[in-house]
Amino acid sequence: MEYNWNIAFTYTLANEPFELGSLGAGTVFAEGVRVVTEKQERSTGEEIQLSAEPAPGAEGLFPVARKVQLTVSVRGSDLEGVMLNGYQSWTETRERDPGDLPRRLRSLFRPWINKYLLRRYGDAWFTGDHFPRGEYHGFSWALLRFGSHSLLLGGLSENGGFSRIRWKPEASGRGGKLIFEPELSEAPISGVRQLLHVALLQGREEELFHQWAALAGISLPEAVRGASPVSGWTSWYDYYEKVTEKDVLKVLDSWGRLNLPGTCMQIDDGWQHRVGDWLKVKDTFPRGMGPLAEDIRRAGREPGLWLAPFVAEEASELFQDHRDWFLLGKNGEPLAAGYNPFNWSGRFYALDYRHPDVRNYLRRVFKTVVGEWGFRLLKLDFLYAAVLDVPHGYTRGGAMREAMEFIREISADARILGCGVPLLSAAGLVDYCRIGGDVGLSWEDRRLEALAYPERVSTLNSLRNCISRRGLDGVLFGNDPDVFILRDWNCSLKEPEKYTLFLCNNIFGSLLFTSDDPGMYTAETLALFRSAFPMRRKEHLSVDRIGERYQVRFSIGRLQYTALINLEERHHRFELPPGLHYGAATGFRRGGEVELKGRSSACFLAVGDEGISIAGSTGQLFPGSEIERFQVQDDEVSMEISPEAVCEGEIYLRLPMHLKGCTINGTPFTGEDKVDFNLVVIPKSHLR
Ligand code: 9PG
Repeated sequence: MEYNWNIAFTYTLANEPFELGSLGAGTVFAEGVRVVTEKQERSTGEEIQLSAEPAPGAEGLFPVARKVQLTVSVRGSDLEGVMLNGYQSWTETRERDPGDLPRRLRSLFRPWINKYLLRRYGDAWFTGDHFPRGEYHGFSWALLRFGSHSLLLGGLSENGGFSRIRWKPEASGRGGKLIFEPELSEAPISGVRQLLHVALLQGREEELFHQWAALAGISLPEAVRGASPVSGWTSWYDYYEKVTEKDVLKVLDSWGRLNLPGTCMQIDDGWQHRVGDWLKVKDTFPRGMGPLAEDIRRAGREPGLWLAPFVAEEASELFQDHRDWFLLGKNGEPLAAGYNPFNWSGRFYALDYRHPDVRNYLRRVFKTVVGEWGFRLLKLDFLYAAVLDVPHGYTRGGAMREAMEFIREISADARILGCGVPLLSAAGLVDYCRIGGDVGLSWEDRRLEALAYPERVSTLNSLRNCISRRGLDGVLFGNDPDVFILRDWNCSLKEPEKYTLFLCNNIFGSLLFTSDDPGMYTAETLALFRSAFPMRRKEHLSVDRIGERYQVRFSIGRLQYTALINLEERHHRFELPPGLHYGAATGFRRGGEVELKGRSSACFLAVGDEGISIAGSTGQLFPGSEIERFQVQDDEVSMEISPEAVCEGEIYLRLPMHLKGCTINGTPFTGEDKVDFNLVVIPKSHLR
């Protein structure tokens, strides 16, 4: 792989345009400006900055920066994938083949798009619908994959403005141009102003994200540093806006009765009288929210609540009484952020978070929710609405960051789950963040897919985002892949689809919620649900992709796993690496061809082949991962399983041929002859 870059800078002086092209590292004096481009070597690549100031002697002229474009020309015969990050949480994001360009919102469906104000959920609202043909665009970072080696182009000053990144493939499919364009303030330049700041890093994907965040000065909130995934329940994906206090109590009771280790019970949209009227609770929550939060806490779980602080429904009292608290559209009327006649009363509008009365109102709301009612996790949604319009002198990215800082401040010590938000604006401020669109009750929404609406509710899209934004997890925040669904009521997902969703969420996510009531599961489904506990951190992730077939490698502690994921419609053959594997569904098998039906997936533990090693277990999504401590000395094993392992079953150990048995925590066990190894089977009950 090779690349080179150059920068073009356009500015105006007294409205007259000037353009400087092909800038490399160095200083340039031009009409009225001095431009400095710097390049600093970093351990895995380089950091590039450009700043401008009025030229000596031209101080009174105040140049205005109009456009900065960093063009990186990339070539490599092994270029396998290009991933540009979508605008906000819900926006479709996936690695594509270099020449595969996404479809744009279809104009054929314009009446529909207009009626539902679909452009306003994404960047089409401000970037326009009509991108030049032959390119693809995204925001904040791009990742190009050359086999297991990647190139990351990432903005380092996203708090100052959103950066837009475009990809223009070459016809050969072996290269193309990445064009990085930061959003610029229209304020005239009076002193030194930094206009561009990016990192261009190469290496193993995982390291690249850590280094990018370090260079950008983003630090992960304390609560998620090194933490295990958080599990729990959210009301949305079964009860939707019809959720009641009774439903919440019933699920809380199931969780307790079944002794499930889930930690969080999050009440989603549907508790408030209207979106915007947060201090008026619906009468389906007759005791109000405080006593319910108290019940959840007393049951040993963490109470969570959904709010959409920057929007209000047209029918809300907030909107009716305070129209002047809202952002205004070009016509001078309040600016609608969307139209939702399904769950809400219709249009909803964007609040002006800068308005002092709005800030006071939101402060009061958050103080009530956190301080009085006692909610500990706030799912804050539809945050993108804060920057549907920005005042003169602001950048959209700068305003979004300011809005997020305000949210962080008024949330006090509660944890935040961000949703519907541009990801870099949330980085370091929210504990968890939704990194994909909503999971649906079927695999794909064919109608919205035909529209090419990137923020649509779609299980398939949610999975794409979950896989492609994996690098952010534990770097910017804990990734929330949205829920998994295992139930067999109120859902038309098929068994393999549900399993794929369950597996992907558990591999890539740090917040693992479902909306199911486990008390209503069949014995078999309950066992599957239990198989995810203990929820442990997945490390050293690497992903290979052909079409929409993924081979994922990761480790949990010292155990290594391979997951094969087929998001395509058709069945496909995958290649499992050589060696002995144990699959939850298949038992022991050697590497080689594995056939997977469409929309299905499988996960295998790599069985070690030295000495006595963990060879699998029953009842676990990730076999063997329930073993917390494992020490071997000659033929003596001492081991423990996690108290959070709630599945019954057996643990398997592989013994080399010459060992006929071993002792486990002092008790002798004899191996069964399996041709080229001996297998010891230990009931989990023996280890508790
Ligand atoms: C509550 C829900 C849930 C869900 C959120 C958000 O029209 N749209 O594009 C659209 C996308 C997502 C969405 C609603 C509308 O869902 O992601 O988890 O909290 O709000 O209303």
